[in-house]
Amino acid sequence: MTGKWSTHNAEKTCWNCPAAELKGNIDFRACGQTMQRLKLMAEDTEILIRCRRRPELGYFEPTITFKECPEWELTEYGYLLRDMRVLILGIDGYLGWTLALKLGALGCQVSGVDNFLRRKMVREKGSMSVVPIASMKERLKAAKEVLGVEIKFKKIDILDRPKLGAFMKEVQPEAIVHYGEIPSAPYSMVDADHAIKVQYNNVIGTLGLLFLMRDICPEASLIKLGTLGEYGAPLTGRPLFEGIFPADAVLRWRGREWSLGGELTPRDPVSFYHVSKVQDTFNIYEACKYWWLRSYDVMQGVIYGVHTDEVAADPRLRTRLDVDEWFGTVVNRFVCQAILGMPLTVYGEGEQIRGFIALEDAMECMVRLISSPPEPGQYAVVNQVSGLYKVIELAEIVAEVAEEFGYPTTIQKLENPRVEADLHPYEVVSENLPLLFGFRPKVTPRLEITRMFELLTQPHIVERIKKVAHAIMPITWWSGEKREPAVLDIFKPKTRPKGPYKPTLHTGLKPTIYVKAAKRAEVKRRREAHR
Ligand code: USQ
Repeated sequence: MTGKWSTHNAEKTCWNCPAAELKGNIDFRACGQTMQRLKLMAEDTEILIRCRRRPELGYFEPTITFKECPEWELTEYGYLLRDMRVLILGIDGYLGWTLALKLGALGCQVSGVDNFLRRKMVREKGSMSVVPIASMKERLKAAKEVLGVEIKFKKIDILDRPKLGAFMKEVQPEAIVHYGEIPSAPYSMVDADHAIKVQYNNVIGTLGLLFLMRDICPEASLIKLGTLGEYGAPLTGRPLFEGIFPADAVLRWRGREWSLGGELTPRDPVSFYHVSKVQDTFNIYEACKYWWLRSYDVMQGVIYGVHTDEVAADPRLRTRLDVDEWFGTVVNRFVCQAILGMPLTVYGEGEQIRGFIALEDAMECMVRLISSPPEPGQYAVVNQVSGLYKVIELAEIVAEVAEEFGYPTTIQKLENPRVEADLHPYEVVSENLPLLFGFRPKVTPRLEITRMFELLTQPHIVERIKKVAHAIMPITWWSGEKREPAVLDIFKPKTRPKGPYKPTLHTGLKPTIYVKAAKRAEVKRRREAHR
């Protein structure tokens, strides 16, 4: 760290830079060399590059570091390519819009596409975003007026490859963030039509994108949103590594032993939606292998919250927040349930452990990944979480904060409409973001839940929450049934014993540095607020 700014990517070189045209006297994409051999060849000056941004340099060895290159500027998230061209697929969504504003505020040239499918699917449920959101036209206008950010937008369905390809040629992205997928497990379990729609949209959309990247912008990095749910929750409690086994992992069988290092780890998805993400993983992995594309596959935990500085800058810049049974994630749902005076809907025992991350932290991770691209051919995975929690623990935090806001809250255990373990061990490795990208969480669940109550208890939003109350109770069962689950128990928070399992999160850092970073940030923020 230099001062308060992170320099995690200072030593990366032209190898990682999307402006580098790796030409020289060898078509490295077709030569089947390992990256290590290529680098050795580069040291023997056999591989040369040309910089699209600095053509005056002619051909040179790809050894200039980000720190040395005037095109890379130091920001609080590391070195960032000046005016970096970032294309966001799914820019109208919860994450896409939030990231667009953040990147724009950092000086990136942001472009985006969306077909407004999410708005339509939430309407199909008879629901709407409880935080009012503006039309895309108004959003773009407000981004310019309030933040001085100009975003190039086109309405495109990513399944329409000719249109998407034409737009990619026009904007020449240096990084592509792929949020253009249907993100809901329950939606994919409604019936055959919904399952097929999810898998078609997600898998075929991503596969088509990979071909377009090969042909149009092979040097751009693909930051693809996967999901921690790809791994499932193995009952043996074995650790969930970051997509690929570490070098010292071994398979032992009948007295013999093999290294597993470098192989993809097992997947055990928990819905047809999660299966679509697994299929994406394989397709992207192969494309990196065949065509030397470069990608970070982001295994993101369950996201929650409403805040980043940019979306909070103006009501027209707010991002959506869904709480219906299909598209609402658990914490977002709990907060609105508390505001409605409805007991919080914990499925089964509520002992399901998941990785969670607040919106603001998730956006910071994405900026760090975009700013530090992989090498050509590199497929890497990051497990993106800032903490592991039981669903019941989060219900209790929501109930506690609700109480402070004057909403006394109870919890209900419902029959679980999903097929998932609701009492299990859980051990997650999330070392790449902290160790390689300098990420430290800044937001605790308590802080973000407090921010949610501050926003969502505004009278006009409470009215909207009331209007969507009918869409909150789950009726989509993994079995295919359609009915409300029976209530198994209703109780006051902290009056039921907890199950035996405690989650383990490996960050490669001491807990005092990682877990407490967010707590320290919260205390600092409170102190500043009192000044
Ligand atoms: N749950 C409840 N009560 C509710 C809603 C959910 O107990 O009212 C439980 C679920 O049974 C599940 C957990 O909370 O065990 C998380 O459910 P969720 O609906 O918040 O999230 P999930 O279906 O897992 O999917 C969400 C996003 C998805 C993303 C995933 C990350 O919708 O796009 O991929 O989180 S992860 O869970 O790590 O796979």
